[in-house]
Amino acid sequence: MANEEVKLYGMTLSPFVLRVEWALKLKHVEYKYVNEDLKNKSPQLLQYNPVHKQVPVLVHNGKPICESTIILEYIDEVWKNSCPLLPLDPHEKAVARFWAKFAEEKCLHSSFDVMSNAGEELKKAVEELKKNLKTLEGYLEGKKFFGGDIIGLVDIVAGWIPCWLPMIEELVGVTIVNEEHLPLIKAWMHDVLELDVVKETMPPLDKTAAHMKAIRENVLAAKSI
Ligand SMILES: N[C@@H](CCC(=O)N[C@@H](CS)C(=O)NCC(=O)O)C(=O)O
Repeated sequence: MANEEVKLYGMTLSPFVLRVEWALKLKHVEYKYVNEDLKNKSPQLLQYNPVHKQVPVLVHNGKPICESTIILEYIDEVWKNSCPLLPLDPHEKAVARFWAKFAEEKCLHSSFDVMSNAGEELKKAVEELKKNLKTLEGYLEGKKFFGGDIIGLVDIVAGWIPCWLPMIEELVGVTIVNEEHLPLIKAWMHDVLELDVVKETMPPLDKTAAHMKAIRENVLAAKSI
């Protein structure tokens, strides 16, 4: 499309921002990345996302769109011609949306519980996350990616699993994904990490691990007050 202006307000270590970058790159959309300091948010970010005041925000020809999963669907609708993120068939599309929501609300949220607990509570959170990943794994059966032969909405929404989960495992000292219990998820994680779009955008591992360690320490400290 001619005369497009696409800006992404983001932060390098955010898995939610990374999703949007993957979608834009898969669709070959040129965009300007505006890095936000989340401790000192810009007036533009507060203006564009006054409700949550969070990144990512996509600004397309001056109009803001907030919430990463909504942004992904917006990108898919506007830049229809290459690399569809959702199937065309209405039922398959509804099913993909269902699993994207499951990956977000069940798997990602239980990974936050793993990050923010210790002792018995950590054990429970790990079991809950394993159970949710096992359920998600059912949607991978017979496919390389959740989207089929190429990545789609569910792969992108669940993209924190290959990129962030190994760091969470190391941080809390527990293995969550292994070949015995989650063989399809394990193989999928490997395949996602091999994608060019993922390699190109992967944030520095040492900074990400330090960021996650700081988040965990803050949450645990706040709980013990
Ligand atoms: N549900 C939101 C989550 C976005 C989010 O949590 N962004 C974080 C960065 S990872 C943020 O902007 N945090 C700043 C804040 O909450 O003040 C989405 O999917 O876009």
